[in-house]
Amino acid sequence: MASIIIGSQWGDEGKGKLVDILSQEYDVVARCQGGANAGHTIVVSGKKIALHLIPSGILNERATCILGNGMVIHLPTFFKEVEGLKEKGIKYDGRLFVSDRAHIVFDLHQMIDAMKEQELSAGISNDSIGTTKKGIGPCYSSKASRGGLRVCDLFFPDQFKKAFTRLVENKHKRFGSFEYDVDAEIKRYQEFAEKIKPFVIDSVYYLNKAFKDGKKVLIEGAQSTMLDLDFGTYPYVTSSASSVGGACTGLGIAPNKVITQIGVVKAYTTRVGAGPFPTELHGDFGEALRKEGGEYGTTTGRPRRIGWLDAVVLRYTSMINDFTKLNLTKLDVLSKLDEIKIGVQYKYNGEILDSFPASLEVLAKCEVVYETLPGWNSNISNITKYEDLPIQAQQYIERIEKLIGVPVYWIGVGQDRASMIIHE
Ligand code: 2SA
Ligand code: GDP
Ligand code: MG
Repeated sequence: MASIIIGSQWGDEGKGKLVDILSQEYDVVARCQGGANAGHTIVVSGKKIALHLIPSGILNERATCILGNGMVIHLPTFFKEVEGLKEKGIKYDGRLFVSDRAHIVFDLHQMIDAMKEQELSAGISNDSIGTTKKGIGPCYSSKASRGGLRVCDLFFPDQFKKAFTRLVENKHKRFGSFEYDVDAEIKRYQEFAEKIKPFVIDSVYYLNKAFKDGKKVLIEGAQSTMLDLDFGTYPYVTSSASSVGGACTGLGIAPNKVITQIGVVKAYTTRVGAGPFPTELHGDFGEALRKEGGEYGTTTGRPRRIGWLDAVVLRYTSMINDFTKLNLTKLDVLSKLDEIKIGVQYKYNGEILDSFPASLEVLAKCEVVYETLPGWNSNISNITKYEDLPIQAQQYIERIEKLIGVPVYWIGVGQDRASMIIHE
């Protein structure tokens, strides 16, 4: 059986922390989509570790970690992260694997990511996406247009050379001339082929065999449902399926294997990059909350945009993923507020909408209807039992459960692995 942990907002809800905690109960932890655009921070006894490609289960030495076929992998970043594990004394030999079907992100894709962003921002409406510039969109584009290269291709140098040269030629046709030493890159990747070899497996066979052997698999979502290519605020999205469906296509497993869908909900909302954000807070208040929550990108360091919790978003993402349990995170960040708001409905032309709209034109004209709840004005970061939380904090949690219709089982009250209340 498998469980999946998915972001319910626009990312950075604290998925990495929960994956780290739950990985103690699983045999395998797998990522199914995205690449080094992800930033998952884990804090153990005050020591911080930020992961981008490697699953957040790596700290639990019992779990095998897999970078699945649906991922896009920048090999230099992977090697750098592996070095980081070595420096920290984390054992990864024989328990960290990369799918032979995963696509390769080349520096070329990262250059194109930057060029495309530049093109968009130079346009009349200045509508760049605000990508992480990690080459994610361009790599998935290569994959979808059947011009990409996969990890398994590294081991057939003649074929690799042909396909890579064709890929670069294609990009020159689209983006004109830019400097890129194709021969040097091919040579570099031949060296990488040897270096990556011990990590490469047929992950589809591995995972399905793991199920047959009765093993438990934890799937780590990256980005989030509101950034999903199909369900997010398109085109201000990432280029992968970052909701529950991504587990099947990104790992080669059947839907009946995934029996628990855990939604991670930050106690307020953040978004990094451009795109609509109906409950966004501007000015000093938003800035103060950003500081309190340390809301800066784990990968790029960019300040994250801040807003109130949005129950319309949460009902929508819960519907898509059929969340069975929620982890409410960063509740401690709201501790200094006198009042807390929740966006509960969207009104469009005076009518309440049934669900989150597809059209950004409609969304821009929506009015958010808010509810106001009292704050608790006290430090909750050392609390370990639900009953010990201030009554206002309990009311906030219970209101969220009611608005979404899903129980909140874990409550995050601090960064550390230990700062997690279980609410049974
Ligand atoms: P991309 O690079 O093509 O995936 O960017 C497309 C949009 O997806 C957003 N995106 C993210 N949003 C939140 N967190 C992400 N990971 C990092 C983090 C982000 C960072 O953990 O903090 O460090 O800036 C992530 N990755 C992609 C991105 O902002 C675009 O809106
Ligand atoms: P992810 O992308 O969903 O894994 O989230 P990130 O790691 O990018 O961002 C979440 C940030 O919040 C990280 O710095 C976490 O250490 C931190 N965090 C997670 N849960 C909590 C919590 O309950 N309280 C506080 N204060 N910080 C948290
Ligand atoms: Mg993150």
